[in-house]
Amino acid sequence: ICASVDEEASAKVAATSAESGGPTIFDKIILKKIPSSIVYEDETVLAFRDVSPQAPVHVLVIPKIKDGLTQLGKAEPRHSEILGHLLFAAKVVAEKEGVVDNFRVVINNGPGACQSVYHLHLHVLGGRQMKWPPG
Ligand code: D5M
Repeated sequence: ICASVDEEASAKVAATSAESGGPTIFDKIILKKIPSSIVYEDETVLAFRDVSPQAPVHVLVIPKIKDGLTQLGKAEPRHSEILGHLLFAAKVVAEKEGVVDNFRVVINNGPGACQSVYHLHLHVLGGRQMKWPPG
């Protein structure tokens, strides 16, 4: 049901990280230990192309410091500012990618929503007609 780049590895990482809130592959991307195609970056957020794009434009926007935000469902009042900044960054990304008039922002929260990486991330999708309801 949930597509993934490397299903087995990804499930393992997700299970471990979901429980422990430990490092994920996104930490390596933030530290530039593994390559990514960066679209936008500032002091607190990083946006890079999804390795398994589901639309012509598919960019992930993440906080550089996780601070317990493995998923949106773990958000606390102290996270309000970064949450707002992530959403604004999604709009900046849509603009940069030329899809600001037609795009979708998705957050998968938990296994039932096909979350595979336990470091909060917004998917910015565009460049094709989106369907509704989503799968
Ligand atoms: O989305 C997690 C997303 O992360 C999924 O669409 C693949 C993407 N991903 C995983 N590894 C990488 C690397 N190394 N670069 C870029 N994108 C990556 P979720 O909502 O958790 O299912």
